[in-house]
Amino acid sequence: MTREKRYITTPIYYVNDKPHIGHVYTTTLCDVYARWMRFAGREVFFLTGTDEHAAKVVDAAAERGLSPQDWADQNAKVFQEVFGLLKLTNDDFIRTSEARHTERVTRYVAELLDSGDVYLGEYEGWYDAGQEEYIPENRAKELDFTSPFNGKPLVRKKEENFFFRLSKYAEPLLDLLERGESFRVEPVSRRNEIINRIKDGLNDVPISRTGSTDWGIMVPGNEEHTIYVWIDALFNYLSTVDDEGRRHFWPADVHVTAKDILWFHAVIWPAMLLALQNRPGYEWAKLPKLLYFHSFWIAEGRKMSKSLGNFIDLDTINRYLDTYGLDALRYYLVTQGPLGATDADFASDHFHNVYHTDLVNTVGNCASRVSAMINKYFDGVIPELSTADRSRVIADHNWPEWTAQAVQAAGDSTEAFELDDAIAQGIALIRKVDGFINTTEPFKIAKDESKRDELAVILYQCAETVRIASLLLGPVLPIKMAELWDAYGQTIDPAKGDLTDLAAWGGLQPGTPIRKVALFPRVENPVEIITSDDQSAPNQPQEQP
Ligand code: ME8
Repeated sequence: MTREKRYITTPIYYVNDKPHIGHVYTTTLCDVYARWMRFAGREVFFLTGTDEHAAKVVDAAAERGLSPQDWADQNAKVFQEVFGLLKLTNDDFIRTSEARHTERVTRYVAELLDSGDVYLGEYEGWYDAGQEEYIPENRAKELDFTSPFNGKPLVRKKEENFFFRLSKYAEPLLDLLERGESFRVEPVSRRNEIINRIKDGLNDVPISRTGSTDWGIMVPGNEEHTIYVWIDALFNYLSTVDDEGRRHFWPADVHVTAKDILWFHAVIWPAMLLALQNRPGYEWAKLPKLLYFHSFWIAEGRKMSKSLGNFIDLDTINRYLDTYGLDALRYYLVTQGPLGATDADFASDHFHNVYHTDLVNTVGNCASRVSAMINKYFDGVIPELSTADRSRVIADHNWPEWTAQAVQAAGDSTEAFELDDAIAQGIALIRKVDGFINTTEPFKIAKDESKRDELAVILYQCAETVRIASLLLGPVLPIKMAELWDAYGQTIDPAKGDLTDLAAWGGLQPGTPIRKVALFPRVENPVEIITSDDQSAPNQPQEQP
């Protein structure tokens, strides 16, 4: 039987920056999705990487006396190392300076030149050199002709350019977006935003530049023009899987980015694919199924910036890891982050509270409480019980039904990329176990020898529900849930893809040894967010041409 596949991507990050909380956030979201899907038996391809052909790479390299390639090599390595330390499970890491990418992009652009979707023309407009993009006339006026990114004046620039015939795809795109079936944009506010922009009209867009440097991919058949970095970058999603062994992963199931690059992903990219899929041999270049645009992290109530001292860079991330551990950081990012349409605040007190409320006092405490009672009353072994007894409804707690519903809901939420809702299902089960213990008071029942059976049923149901909840929390808390599985006598390998079987009620076998477990230690003081000063601020929303 062929397995269903899932292909998920992060943006490819500018290689000039060092990884910061924004990059870690998006990549962690995708990691949680990828881990869930592998656990659920899908064939997963999870892609991240670096975007390397920006002109600012040439400048930064020159300042350091390096070639652009050497500078990109150094910085791409930092991303790879950091993602490795964070145990992010990407299946590949694409760098746009690699031959496997550049060769394919050349082919794609050649196809579009052939079809006339890319043509030579002239462009004049206000250019923001810092962002490498043209700013529309009315927006440039609003900005008083200065760059919102570096405060430098916008430059009036006129150039011969290759253009992409974007105007031709306005109608088909609008139609696809409004139908929202095969091509979806979430959250809905982002979808509406993009529909309105398309309704305002789409002009053809320049997709090449000329200049002194040959850092970039040349327009095929032309000696002077380099393909605009954004066009080059967007193609990474396709180029990485464009070979015999991987082509079945396309179309991507989810592209995840922040709202800053909505325009490129929700307009330019699908339009390019629509153009490409008309070419013989490229019928397979369908549109991605879901584009998910999250919002921004701010920090301590304000936009992150070096000068405010609230910038969450690698040093700060490391201090969180040292104090709370990797799973706690993942948990905070995914459950408290800007997954929806509003920005979210990374605040040290909030982090501290969420850690104690959800992880120490809920997940950790419940797992430990249950293991301690099984040790105290049943010598650390799950007592003998018939299958019927394992499912007996006590105090109106229908665990088989509730756990099955939670598993279903968590799967559906993950599928829709509502990862916070998926995790909430696991946490809710644990809270219900706590409530069950408080209602049934097994510690009192234990005093009555004639109620050994009832005690066994209650503790079985507690341990079994903790086990099932731990499966749902595994993708976000991979290290701690592996510890829990070990203590609860479970040999679980998420790579085997048997989540559904494992999550069926009654899987916990009588006779299983249960060790006492302490998962999340209390932490005395919140980590202060202090910054090092060698970073640039993360992206904020940018205007597109
Ligand atoms: O835009 N909050 O790369 P980039 C949340 N190379 N996420 C944030 C964030 C914040 N404050 N700041 C950044 C580029 N991000 C292009 C992409 S894709 C074909 C090319 C995350 O290094 C978020 O995912 O500026 C955002 O979309 C991405 O970093 C931008 O990364």
